[in-house]
Amino acid sequence: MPDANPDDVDGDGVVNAQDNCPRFTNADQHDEDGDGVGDICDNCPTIANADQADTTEAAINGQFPDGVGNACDQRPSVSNDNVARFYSFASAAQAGSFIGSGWTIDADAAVSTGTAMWRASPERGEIAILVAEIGALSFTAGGELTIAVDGDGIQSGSACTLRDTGELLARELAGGATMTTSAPALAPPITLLVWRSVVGASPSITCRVTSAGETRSVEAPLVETTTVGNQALVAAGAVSSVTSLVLYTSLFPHPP
Ligand SMILES: [Ca+2]
Ligand SMILES: [Ca+2]
Ligand SMILES: [Ca+2]
Ligand SMILES: [Ca+2]
Repeated sequence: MPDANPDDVDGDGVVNAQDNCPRFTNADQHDEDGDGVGDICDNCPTIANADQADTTEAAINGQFPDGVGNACDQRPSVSNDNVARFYSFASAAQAGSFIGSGWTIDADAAVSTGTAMWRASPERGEIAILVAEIGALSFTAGGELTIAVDGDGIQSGSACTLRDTGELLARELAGGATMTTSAPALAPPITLLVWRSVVGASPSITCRVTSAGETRSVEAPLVETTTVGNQALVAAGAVSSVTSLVLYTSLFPHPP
């Protein structure tokens, strides 16, 4: 093997000075949030933070930074978080990360026109936080859009659902609890955050929707506490455009 080109240390064909991730191979140079830092090395890939500051853990508790930037760190005082998965839906090849049908990748988004289900391969997280950015959403009667952080979002797992009725649901499928609140008026862009925690005595799923400057959330208790789960994107009677999906995970020590 020849020595690496010092002008292109990651060998992706983009010279260091022009590479938005000079140490990570990313020939596509995709930059979802347009902050000048490429997706593959951005510590908040969907929230512009050109400074990449990751300082809250040290400031609050004297802990090490965790690699999740201040701008998107949902647990700013604790340092065991990480960006586990990021889907920009910029390239059709990302469809290969999912099992299922109905979604298509078009114009930098995953698009549904009615019924669609995608499930990604499992990821471990005692805390798993999945954030979907939604650029367009409309329903036919009875329609809903579900983001699951564990399971397929249809038969199994825990999930958050937006309904044509204006409701936001937090639920554990397969016979678990469902809690419901009213969502804010849905005027895209919409952010849907799914927070599943199986740490401590009260495992739960929290669903939080932000749209047009308003935020609502609802929480449901969980019975099933497996720490490994799929992420799923399920549309039923929903014309939607999901522009990105980020999975943050927090891992806790296991007894030997
Ligand atoms: Ca690069
Ligand atoms: Ca970026
Ligand atoms: Ca952090
Ligand atoms: Ca943190």
